[in-house]
Amino acid sequence: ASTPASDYKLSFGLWTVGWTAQDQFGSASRPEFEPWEYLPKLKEAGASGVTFHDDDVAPFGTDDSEREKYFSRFKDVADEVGLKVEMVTTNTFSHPVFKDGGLTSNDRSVRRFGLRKLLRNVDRAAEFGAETFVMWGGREGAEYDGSKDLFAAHERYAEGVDTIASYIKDKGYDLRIALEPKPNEPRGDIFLPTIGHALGFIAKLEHGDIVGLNPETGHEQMAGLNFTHGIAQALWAGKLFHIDLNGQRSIKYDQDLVFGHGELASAFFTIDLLVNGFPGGGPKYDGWLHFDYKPSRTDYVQGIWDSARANVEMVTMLADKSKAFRADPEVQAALKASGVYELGEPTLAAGESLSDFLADTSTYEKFDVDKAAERDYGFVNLNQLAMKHLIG
Ligand code: 3MF
Ligand code: MG
Ligand code: MG
Ligand code: MG
Repeated sequence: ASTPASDYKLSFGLWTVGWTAQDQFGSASRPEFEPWEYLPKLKEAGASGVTFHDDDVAPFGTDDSEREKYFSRFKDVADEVGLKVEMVTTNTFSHPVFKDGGLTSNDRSVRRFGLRKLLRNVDRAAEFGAETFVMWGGREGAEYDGSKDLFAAHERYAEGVDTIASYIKDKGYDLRIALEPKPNEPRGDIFLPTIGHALGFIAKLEHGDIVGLNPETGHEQMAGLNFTHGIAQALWAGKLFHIDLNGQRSIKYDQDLVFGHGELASAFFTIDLLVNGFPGGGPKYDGWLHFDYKPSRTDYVQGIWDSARANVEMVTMLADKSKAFRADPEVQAALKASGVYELGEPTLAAGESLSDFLADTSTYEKFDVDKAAERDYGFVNLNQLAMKHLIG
């Protein structure tokens, strides 16, 4: 049975359902299909978009005329099925040439090759009408701190991203770059390990206006961080360009579980933010909800499509539940009692000067700290209402 067409813009990476489950310790546990063979089933699972790395569609090293055949067949089938290629990304991590990175390899000839591979794929992204060009620098990093000039590594990373951004502008492409942070795996430490690091990096770029983020649920959670807080900061900064949803259970290897199969309560608040926005208004995410998960190695072909549908179901169910949560009068009263809306009010009054503020004895000299300390914020009650909506 096919999942009903979703109200949301849902997309999958071709490499997710296409993962044959080869891992560090074992060979593939599932067969591989042609790239276009996944498309009708993705549509059936409830997707309206698909994304790919260059090498997911035409294997690395395919000669140019063969490559065009792969891409044109893929495009024809995507059009026929009604899947939009909303994002394109580049593989600068699989081939051993990239073992020390694509843009930050110590070997300049590798950096020049990596940059050319990326620029070729910018053209491909534009040809497919993609809105976002994701850059996950999986091999940009190190195992040994002495193996890199860490200043130069950041210079070269910025040079690479700025060169790509300026190419996009020169060509007039309607495309934005989204950097994908990850703390580790496959490198011992990856540069731009978290959302915050990547935001700091973007602020230093010459062409940072078209560079934002593609945060992944599990990547932040691998670092013990709060994903919802991370994407909130990215939204606040106007930099949440795209998102990779999946599941992770605490600080360990990159699990890529189905969204919601990791930290469920966190997933609820992630979807609440993405779908309903901040309680007091502010920037709202209107991009794609993109799944970057892996069907478990224990599942065979049926499991690919069961897990794809599970992602769609999780987002759809959590969206319904978070909408019911926000609409519930008891929740609205609890939000109010907890002061959630009060935080939207500027701390200084409109037009209040700093000297007026300093002269206002009610704020400090006459402030009753004991009384204020007695305020019951009711956060547990509020959270219990959320959990009732989640599992009720
Ligand atoms: C690895 C990832 C990557 C990126 C992908 C898209 C292979 O943990 O998350 O998936 O998402 O390269 O940029
Ligand atoms: Mg990942
Ligand atoms: Mg992951
Ligand atoms: Mg990802």
